[in-house]
Amino acid sequence: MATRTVHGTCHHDCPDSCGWSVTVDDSAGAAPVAVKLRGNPDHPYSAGELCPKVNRFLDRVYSPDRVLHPLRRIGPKGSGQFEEITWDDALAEIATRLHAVIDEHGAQAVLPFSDAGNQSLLAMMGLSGRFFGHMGATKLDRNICGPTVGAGMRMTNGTGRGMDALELEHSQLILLWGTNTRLTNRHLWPTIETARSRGARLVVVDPIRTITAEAIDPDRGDRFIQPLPGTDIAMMLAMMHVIIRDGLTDDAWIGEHTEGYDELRGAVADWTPTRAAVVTDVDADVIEQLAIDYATVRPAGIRTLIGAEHHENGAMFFRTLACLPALTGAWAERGGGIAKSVGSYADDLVDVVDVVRPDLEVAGGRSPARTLNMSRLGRILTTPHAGEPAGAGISAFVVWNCNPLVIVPNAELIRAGFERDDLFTVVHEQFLTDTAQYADIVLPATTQIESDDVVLPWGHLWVGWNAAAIAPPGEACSNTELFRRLAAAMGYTEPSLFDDDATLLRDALPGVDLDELRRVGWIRAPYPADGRPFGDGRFDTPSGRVEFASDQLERMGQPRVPTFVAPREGPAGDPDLAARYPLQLLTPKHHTRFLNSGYSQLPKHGPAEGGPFVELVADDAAARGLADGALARVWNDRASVALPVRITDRLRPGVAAIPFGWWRHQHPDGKVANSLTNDTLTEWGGGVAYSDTLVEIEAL
Ligand SMILES: Nc1nc2c(c(=O)[nH]1)N[C@H]1C(S)=C(S)[C@@H](COP(=O)(O)OP(=O)(O)OC[C@H]3O[C@@H](n4cnc5c(=O)[nH]c(N)nc54)[C@H](O)[C@@H]3O)O[C@H]1N2
Ligand SMILES: Nc1nc2c(c(=O)[nH]1)N[C@H]1C(S)=C(S)[C@@H](COP(=O)(O)OP(=O)(O)OC[C@H]3O[C@@H](n4cnc5c(=O)[nH]c(N)nc54)[C@H](O)[C@@H]3O)O[C@H]1N2
Ligand code: SF4
Ligand SMILES: [Mo]
Repeated sequence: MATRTVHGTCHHDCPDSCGWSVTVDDSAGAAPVAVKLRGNPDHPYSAGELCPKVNRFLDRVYSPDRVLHPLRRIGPKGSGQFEEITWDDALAEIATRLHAVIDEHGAQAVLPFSDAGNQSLLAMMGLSGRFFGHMGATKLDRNICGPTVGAGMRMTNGTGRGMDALELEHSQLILLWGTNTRLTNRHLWPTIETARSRGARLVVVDPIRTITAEAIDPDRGDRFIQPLPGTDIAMMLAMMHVIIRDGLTDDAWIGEHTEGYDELRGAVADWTPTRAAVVTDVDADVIEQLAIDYATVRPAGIRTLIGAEHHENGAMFFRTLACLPALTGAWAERGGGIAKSVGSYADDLVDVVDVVRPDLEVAGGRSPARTLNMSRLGRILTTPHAGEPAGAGISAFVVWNCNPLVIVPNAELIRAGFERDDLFTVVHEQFLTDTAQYADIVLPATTQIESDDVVLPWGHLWVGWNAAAIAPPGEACSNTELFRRLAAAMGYTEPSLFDDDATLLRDALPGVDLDELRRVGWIRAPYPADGRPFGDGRFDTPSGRVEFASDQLERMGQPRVPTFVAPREGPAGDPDLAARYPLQLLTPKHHTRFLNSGYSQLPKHGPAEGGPFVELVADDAAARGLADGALARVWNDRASVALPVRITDRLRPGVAAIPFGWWRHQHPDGKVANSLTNDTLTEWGGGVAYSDTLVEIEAL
């Protein structure tokens, strides 16, 4: 066997962006075949390890269920009945239908829909923006994962930037706050263990006793704190109350680098730990001790990712969290501060304008495009032309890099939209996902080992090269190739709609030596050499200081100072609703073999994880006559979902959980976790409140 090794980078929406090596068999005569895919031991972050999702990536590439040819729907929408057609026929039909929609309703009746199913630079930001910008289509606010974290932090620090998480190695207290590191960010765990071996203590704050919380060791002074979902802000306010009351602030740092300290002090004066205990249901002495530890065990590093943004007060969570290190002067110390996504450091290397070319909207000569929020998809697709939100009226829907029926909240409303006869739907996919099953035309997409690309990570600083290892199987094409073909089919002639991948990469990464990147496999995004993102004490707010009080927020109609507001869909926010639906429902990432919605369909992934279930504690189950394993109905005003019961001690009383990522055929009644979830937007930042969902459960 004549083999060679090709190096690449994982494209999944995962903080780890691991480096991998593909062994390709080039035996004469046959098309090259990938025979092995393993972690690249030289990769500076992932160091040779992948994960239970991607260890079997070649099962995905060579799955018999892959979509390899264009398909046209021949049965009712959602029936999954398709016939194979040629690319030419598919493109001709798409162009005819899109032109008809544009002629009748205007280009704004076309909604492009995508997320980070492949978060590589070309696959996620390549020609799609140019193509739909040129058309004048509605723009999509891709706010489902991450932007709310940044929008919250920016109100305090003027930037979403924070520490590189690898700096936690230097911390003596590590707070994992609303992140499930061992599941969702597993390659960071060795850094946490290194810090622990140097004496660091660990605190995990999560409404679920996750596998990360299981790692705490109370004998070493570690702690697991389990607040009611959506209430952490009250705990942070009480921490600040204690820190100020006990004189544990760094007054010199506050004096030099912050604004609004007196207002903050006023705002937290009433937030005693006893008051916060009522809101969070965490003992007052636990909150008190957390505050004292946070201010005195130094350096104190907070690690957070995405989980906590999925509440109505998600932006305020991060705005408030960002006040803590400023109060204690933690940013001055290496290993002190907050580590979140570091994607914006890699952005320094990227000229996104050149990738997306917003000027082409003007070149297209069409009316200015409007923007609609992806979390509102159900409402958008069920709204007539000129209705709310913002005159939705969508007649054509083009999806790539995303599986909205499984991942967007309020999914039954989306299904109702998908069933519309007058909606023309195109889905570019690797598999016949729940979403693809509703398409009029399905187009075959490549996997990561089938095209060159560059991965801009958000969990570490190593920008990765991805080399194609094999040719696309069947008639699959990459996302950029899709948009070149669509542009030609539409009759567009603007030359930059047809830029090839090499040109796109060169223009997008003006400061990067691409030959060097290709040769080495990675380059590190610029980051302060002393490890301290705000070591100089300068911040990007209007005042140049940390803003404990914010004029910007006031102008946006939000409280100037950190404030706890209970989510409206919650026990405190709407007691009447909570009387009907007394359980708070979380729908988190749960399975080691799943990555969002992308793996449950594979035979070594879904079946190995068992199946979906609803978890609750024994008392809540007993009160409803629910036995472990029995089928139950979980419902609210949005939907009713049948699931087997799993009695657990990982949750608190009053909280239930359903793992997200399973498809409809894996659920007993074809409804999924997101059929139940809330599509209310966050107070600011455009995120969505999946985790402010109330339900009731009864035996079936
Ligand atoms: N209830 C609940 N819902 C959630 C979440 C939650 O915690 N709970 N998490 C939310 C979060 S944080 C996120 S990021 C989203 C993720 O939701 P999605 O973005 O939908 O994520 P994936 O399931 O990873 O990927 C979607 C699809 O992209 C396809 N794909 C992969 N590579 C390519 C490619 O190169 N080209 C094309 N055309 N397609 C490709 C895959 O086959 C897959 O079906 O889910 C959100 N939804
Ligand atoms: N195995 C696996 N890994 C993944 C993914 C996957 O699907 N599977 N998805 C990837 C993606 S797209 C992303 S964005 C990242 C996300 O990475 P994380 O942000 O770490 O993951 P989540 O599960 O979304 O949320 C983390 C935790 O937030 C908790 N949480 C919810 N509400 C609250 C609250 O009010 N307060 C506090 N303190 N905690 C709360 C949840 O219980 C959960 O345990 O993971 C990535 N990695
Ligand atoms: S999914 Fe995440 S952990 Fe797994 S290989 Fe990809 S980047 Fe690494
Ligand atoms: Mo995400």
